[in-house]
Amino acid sequence: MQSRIDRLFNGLPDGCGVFISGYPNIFYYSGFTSEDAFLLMTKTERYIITDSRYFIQAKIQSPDFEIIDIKKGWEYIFNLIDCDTIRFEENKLTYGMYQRILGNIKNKEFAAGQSDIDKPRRIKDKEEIKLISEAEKIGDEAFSHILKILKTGMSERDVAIELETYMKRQCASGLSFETIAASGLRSAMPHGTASGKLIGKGDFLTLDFGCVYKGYCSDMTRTVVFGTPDAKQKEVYDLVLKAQNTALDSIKSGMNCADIDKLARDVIVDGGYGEYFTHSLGHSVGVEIHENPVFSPKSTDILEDGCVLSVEPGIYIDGWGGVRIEDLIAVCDGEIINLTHSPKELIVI
Ligand SMILES: [Mn+2]
Repeated sequence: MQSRIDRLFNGLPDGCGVFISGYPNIFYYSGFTSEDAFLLMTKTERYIITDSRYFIQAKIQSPDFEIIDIKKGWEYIFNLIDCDTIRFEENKLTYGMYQRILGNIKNKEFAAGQSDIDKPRRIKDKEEIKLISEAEKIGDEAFSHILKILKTGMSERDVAIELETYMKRQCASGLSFETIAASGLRSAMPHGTASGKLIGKGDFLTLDFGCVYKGYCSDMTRTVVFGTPDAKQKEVYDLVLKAQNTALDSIKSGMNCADIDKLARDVIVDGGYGEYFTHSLGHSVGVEIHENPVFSPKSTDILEDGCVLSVEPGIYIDGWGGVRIEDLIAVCDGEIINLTHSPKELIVI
């Protein structure tokens, strides 16, 4: 945790403190796993603010932090640290909390600082990459499990429940996001979460799912087809796979994230389906499912060693269906390592 906190304060002006109210950064900087907590830090001071239900847990999980009872009140709490400005998470603090705190801060500026507070999380250390790859392995195993039981007549919801139960049995603490299981016409919805629809012959089924393992998220997508695919299904599937492989074959650290998006997008545009690839190529994954940097046409970021991102091209045609294929990659020593190992040839159920 110390190196994370050092990187945070190296990116901030001198005399700056931070106030953290969102679970992802509380966990990232302190290891504390309660949502009912706040962190207050300067370069040299570390406080966890929580209530008596969590004192023992905080002492065990965050031995370098001093535990402060929230009952002491905000005026007392903000006087604990010595700084001119306190940066807070404007995307995590409610307006009600903001107002309450503002009335209790004396002689210190309270200023938005989300992007600076999030920034160290862009570069994952070896341990984080190991945990993400272990989470992704649970996803791979869940996918091979589901292949054994998929059949026409199952509902999307039953498929999702099977995947989710399997991942939890493999020690996942939860899901990275609500499982997407979209079949037939519903597969044209990039985020079609599982419904009661029964899967029929001729349907594509897109499964996009992930779990949380030791605090880190996994994310993967595979699309399978029920019954022999027709010519258009094959064409669209092959094009999405070619787009993904084209990107995976070329990604290296130092590249522009927008150029990486373009590698895959050009393949789909050249194949005549450009207007149906409606989202970005990928996003970072870590303690949260959507982090920065991202592979998007508008990105101005450079890919660096330690980044972990998804590569997930897709084609979605309203009234027909859709295909997405998603792997997670980690950038290590300039090259990428694919953390996802499930097969990618079109699987016919
Ligand atoms: Mn994703």
